[in-house]
Amino acid sequence: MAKSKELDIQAASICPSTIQMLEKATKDGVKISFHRANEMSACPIGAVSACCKNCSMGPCRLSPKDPYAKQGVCGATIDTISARNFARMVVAGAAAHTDHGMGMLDCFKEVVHGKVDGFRIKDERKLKEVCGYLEIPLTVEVDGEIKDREIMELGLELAGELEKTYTQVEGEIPFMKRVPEKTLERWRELGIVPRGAMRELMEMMHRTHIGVDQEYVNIARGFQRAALSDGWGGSMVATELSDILFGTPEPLAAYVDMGCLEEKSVNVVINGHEPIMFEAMIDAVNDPKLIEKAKAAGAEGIVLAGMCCSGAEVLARHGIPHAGNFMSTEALLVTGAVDAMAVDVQCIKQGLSPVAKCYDTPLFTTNYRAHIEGARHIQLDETNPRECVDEVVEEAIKRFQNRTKPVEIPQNKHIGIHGFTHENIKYHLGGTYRASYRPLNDAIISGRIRGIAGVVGCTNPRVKHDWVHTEVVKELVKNDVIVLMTGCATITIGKTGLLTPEGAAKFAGPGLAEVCETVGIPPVLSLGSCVDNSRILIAASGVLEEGGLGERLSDLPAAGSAPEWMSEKAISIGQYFVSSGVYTVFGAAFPATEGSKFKEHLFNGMEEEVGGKWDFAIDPYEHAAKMIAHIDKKREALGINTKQERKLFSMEDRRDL
Ligand code: SF4
Ligand code: MSK
Repeated sequence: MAKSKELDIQAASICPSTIQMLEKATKDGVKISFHRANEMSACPIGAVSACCKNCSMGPCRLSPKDPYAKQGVCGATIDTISARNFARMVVAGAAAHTDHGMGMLDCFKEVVHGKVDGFRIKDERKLKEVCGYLEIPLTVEVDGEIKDREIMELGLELAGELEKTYTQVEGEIPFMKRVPEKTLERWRELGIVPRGAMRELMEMMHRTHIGVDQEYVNIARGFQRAALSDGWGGSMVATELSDILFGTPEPLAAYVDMGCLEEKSVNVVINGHEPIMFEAMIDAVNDPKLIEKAKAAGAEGIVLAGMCCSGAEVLARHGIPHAGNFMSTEALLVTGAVDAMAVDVQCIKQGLSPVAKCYDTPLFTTNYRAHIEGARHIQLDETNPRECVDEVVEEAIKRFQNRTKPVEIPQNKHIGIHGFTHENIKYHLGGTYRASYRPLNDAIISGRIRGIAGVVGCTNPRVKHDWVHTEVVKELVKNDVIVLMTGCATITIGKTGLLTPEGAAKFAGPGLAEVCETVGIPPVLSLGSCVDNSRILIAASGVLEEGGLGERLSDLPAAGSAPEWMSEKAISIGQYFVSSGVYTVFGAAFPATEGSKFKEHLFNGMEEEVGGKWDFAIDPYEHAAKMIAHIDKKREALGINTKQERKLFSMEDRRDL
């Protein structure tokens, strides 16, 4: 039998906690994703999307080196094959976000019908604000008198309106009302304004079946429409409803990294994406009866920590500590300190199950959509979520009492500010009395801030874990680019000090540091989970609306990035950024074949259509340089590329103003 390749642990990650646990896992004879990635090379044909298995005449493999040398048995060219594959990635990613949003809508409907025990509408202001965007009247005339409408009545109407995001067969989805006018006009010209997500996703599955859409530009129009039904639809609804139900985040200080676990406490870890189970779990771990039980079992208390995106969401919303991003999920179990892990949907590695078994950690699935072999399923009923989560906590207490494995918790944890939103960024920049993006726009126009970057996405063992994110973000900040972050990438940056206001003096260029120090914000703003990318779209629209930086989202000196992406959701996110007009650079690998017309279309042709385009760079310095060059190109086009002299105002100037 061939000897498996030894993993170079120091080359696998820069996260000291993950490295420590990788060393321990290797010593314990336990394999995690890093080991498996080391033992299995990525397929070079699949990696560039040069294969098709859409029918049983294939699978057909084309040549990545000479993409036009062969065609599939049906005659499909490399452009058709990779456009169809790309489309299906967009559809899968968009479906994940959309189904998550639909789950939130189901929960919201139950709440407004008064059927849920434990959840209520927490943010009435946000509910009214969202009704406002959708032109739902907030008042009603009764006997000649204008009265405010009841919150639950507004909630019911809002639920009906938002449902169109998913189920509408014809017409534009509701949140198209938030898209900047010129951007929307262009989408209408191109025919890519989404109808309902279900229709868009179904249509793309049909169009990518053998023998249907076989022209890559047309396929790309279809998947752009599907991606927009995610970014401005499914994801946006998920974020807005989560805010309404569980409270819109406000900036707060919170910890990330494995040192959040405590040896002498019962440690409960949540992993996944939907906030429903996590919100209920917060109640459970604060329930005096369960705390008493934990103490009776010899524990000092119960610690709750998040992972991946449900972790990022409650980190932003409630300051619940976050134990690690996607590539640290199995590694955390190696501590032996996790007394229970409960998961719901998305990015939950099947590898967790055998690792949990090795360390006697009970692993629970809680969502009917996602069972895992070897894990115990306790279905969460959203009308009574405590039943499920209380049982998880009880099981965690039992495991604590009967711990059999030695515990080793890496003693690393880092404080940072989380919980920025498109709403509160305005307050931080403009002050309570004049919340506005004006100061940000002025800082961009004057050149103190060079531009805006959205850096998002996963972590991936095909690149050095956390390193690419860290170096890309450091380069951007050093060059006066303010960075907005979501998802697992945020947790990486939480370990660097860049999420603290003090990080500005240490890492930022002089212009960005000056702005951050004046208003007291970090140079990198943490905005939540991967569905919360919709917050970045709304913030960008707000900046555009404020004026002085062009007419379309594509005019902004802004760029997007996912340096360590791995999931199909990331492709959907990248595509809705591109279609919204954002130049977007991906790292790790890119699923299109060099030299094909389809790749050329993604990397150049799309810019003529929608103003945004894809790019690719694995090396973090090249990656950041490409983003900065694009930002400079946009500054040039806006005529703001030269740093303006700072002017001291005389009394006369002030009067003029
Ligand atoms: Fe091959 Fe065409 Fe079938 Fe794809 S659809 S597997 S390219 S024959
Ligand atoms: S969890 S999609 S690994 S960000 Fe959203 Fe993290 Fe990427 Fe999953």
